[in-house]
Amino acid sequence: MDPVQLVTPAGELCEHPDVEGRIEPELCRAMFRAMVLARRFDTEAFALQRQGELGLWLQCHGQEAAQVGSTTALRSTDYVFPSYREHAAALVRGITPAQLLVQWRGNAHSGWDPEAYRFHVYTLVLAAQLLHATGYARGVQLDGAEEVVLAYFGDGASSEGDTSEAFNFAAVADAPVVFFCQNNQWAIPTPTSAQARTPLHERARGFGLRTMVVDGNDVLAVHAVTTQLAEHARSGSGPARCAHTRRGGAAAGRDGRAAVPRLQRGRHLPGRALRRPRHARGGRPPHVRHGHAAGRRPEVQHQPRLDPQRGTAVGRAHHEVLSSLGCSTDQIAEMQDKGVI
Ligand SMILES: Cc1ncc(C[n+]2csc(CCOP(=O)(O)OP(=O)(O)O)c2C)c(N)n1
Ligand SMILES: [Mg+2]
Repeated sequence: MDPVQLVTPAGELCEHPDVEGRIEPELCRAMFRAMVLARRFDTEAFALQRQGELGLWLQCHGQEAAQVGSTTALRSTDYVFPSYREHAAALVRGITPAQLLVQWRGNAHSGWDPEAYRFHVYTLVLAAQLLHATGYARGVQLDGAEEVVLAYFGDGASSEGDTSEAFNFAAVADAPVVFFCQNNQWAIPTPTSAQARTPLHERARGFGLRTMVVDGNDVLAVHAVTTQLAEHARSGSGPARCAHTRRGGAAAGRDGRAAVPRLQRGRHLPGRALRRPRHARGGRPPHVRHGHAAGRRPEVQHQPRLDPQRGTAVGRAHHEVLSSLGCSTDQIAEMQDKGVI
């Protein structure tokens, strides 16, 4: 099954026989803005993690289109069950950078009230959220509510038994849930080819799920496909599954050892090659390294202190960047108060 595409990698609009995109300037601008903000925020958070200010940061780099396109296709009353790198989706839902960072700083189990944002807490136990989402969707169905549930998971999580159980139960119950697999081709160091003999979407079809494959780098296609599948689920026609994407960032901010550089050399991934910092492998620390090719310098940078009154030194260094990301003074103060920066 070829991935649905409405914009070619060269940026030209194209058509699909079964899927019609919404090419509306306001929607396109909103999605582009969300993707750019997510990219900048993700880069900052990754730098914070590299500086030791966050315990862990799982990048959404390269998955912004998949997340923004899918979340914006939902109604605000629909419920989202994320995995752990759905930062772009969270920002779309109105969760603030401070609320997102607080968990990775180890200050709270979760930074937001799931009910308030219709966005569940991050789940690090692979695929567990698919069972939660399915159970919740069954509840929605029994309530006769017009809600749809969208659950994100990865290609690696597809190998978990929980995924099969969730698919099967959702299919048998016709639960209003869309399972959104962000197949970034890797489960830390393990390629999808080492996990599955058949394409992942075919597995889902085996359970009786309506399945579509979409180019995860094409925000218009993801938006259109998710809209279609969400309405399919809302109409009582049962669960669905979609997506196909590629990751551009490190697998886990803590070590980043995944074979990401191979991916990043790909045509559509102009991002930097991220490797475990050399000093962590016994080499010199980044600030004394010489001869980095432009654009390949590690994100560990020493920035000027901006607010001598509040927060940590690193937090102050990030003040300006967070402002440029659109964070209000109140939001930055909130981060400082919560000890995130
Ligand atoms: C039940 C369980 N087993 C193992 C892990 C360790 N683990 C964390 S991330 C990961 C890889 C997940 O890959 P994928 O589902 O493709 O998601 P991605 O990180 O690529 O977004 C593994 C094995 C875990 N968190 N939970
Ligand atoms: Mg993966």
